[in-house]
Amino acid sequence: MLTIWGRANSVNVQKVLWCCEELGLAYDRIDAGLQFGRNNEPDYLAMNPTGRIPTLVDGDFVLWESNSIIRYLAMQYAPDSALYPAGPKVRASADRWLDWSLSTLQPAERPVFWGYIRTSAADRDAAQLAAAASEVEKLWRVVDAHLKGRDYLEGDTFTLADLVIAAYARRWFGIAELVRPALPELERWYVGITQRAGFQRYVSHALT
Ligand SMILES: N[C@@H](CCC(=O)N[C@@H](CS)C(=O)NCC(=O)O)C(=O)O
Repeated sequence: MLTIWGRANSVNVQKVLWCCEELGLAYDRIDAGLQFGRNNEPDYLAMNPTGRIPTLVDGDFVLWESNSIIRYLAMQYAPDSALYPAGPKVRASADRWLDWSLSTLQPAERPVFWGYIRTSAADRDAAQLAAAASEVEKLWRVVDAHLKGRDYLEGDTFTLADLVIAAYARRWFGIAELVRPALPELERWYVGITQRAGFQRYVSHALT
């Protein structure tokens, strides 16, 4: 049995839970992070010295970093699955979105998410938030342009790239205060992805 450490409202935990759903994997989840604490206690830090969530425990194997975890789950439990396609070109193309999400998208969207969802209206810095939102908009324009003529980000089927980018798109589309430009390709793709059971079960609920 897999164990996933991390609170269910963390986007990085959600990616892992959704991946388990796509692969039909059973798991136990243990709340950790923010109000649940535990992630800075010695036994947690022994598993994951970063003190961040999620952490995956699979028997005597322990892994942290959400995108590494979902790659591992696909390779270990569904090596032939289209979720993480085996062909080097399509796999590398999917991987770039996973890398981009952590290197570029998440650092840009995090202040917007925290500013609108985890900061009271009275404490928000409107100018700072508008500037941050405009940076994120530039990134979603990149995705929108890439999706033209495509049903999925890479290849002909849903992959980890779609899963990861959609988990962040949920935040972009879910923050009511954001003034979003029309990005029709992104919206078309996102609406399709929202039909997936794993999205509905783990990602669709209210942003907190
Ligand atoms: N790059 C890491 C980021 C991990 C991360 O920053 N997780 C956040 C939650 S999304 C966290 O641990 N926050 C501290 C907390 O919840 O207490 C990953 O993808 O796993």
